[in-house]
Amino acid sequence: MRRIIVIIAVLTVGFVVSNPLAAGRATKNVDVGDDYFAPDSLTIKEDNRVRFTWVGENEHNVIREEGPRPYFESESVAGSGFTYTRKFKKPGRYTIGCFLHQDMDLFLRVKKRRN
Ligand SMILES: [Cu+2]
Repeated sequence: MRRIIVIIAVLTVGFVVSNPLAAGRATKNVDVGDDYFAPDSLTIKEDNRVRFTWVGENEHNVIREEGPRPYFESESVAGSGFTYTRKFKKPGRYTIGCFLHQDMDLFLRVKKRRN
């Protein structure tokens, strides 16, 4: 019985150390293209990050259109290679857009972390 408990404890520690979600450091990637977000819907856990990477040629930015406060807005940049990373601390449903292109939408769901 004691051996089983030790094995479970070792497995649990290994899971927490190796699982970035458990550590609260997961980052999901979203491309910012002409004129789209890819993917255009995404679910993450609270305190995880989204890294936006510009992959097109035209000018875009990343803004919070709807969802929990505070408002946020990236720089507006043309060309590829720029990145903007944001940590989402508040659970809820966000609509993220581009100030210049009304049709660009990313539907982001931030799930509450279970403790
Ligand atoms: Cu745009």
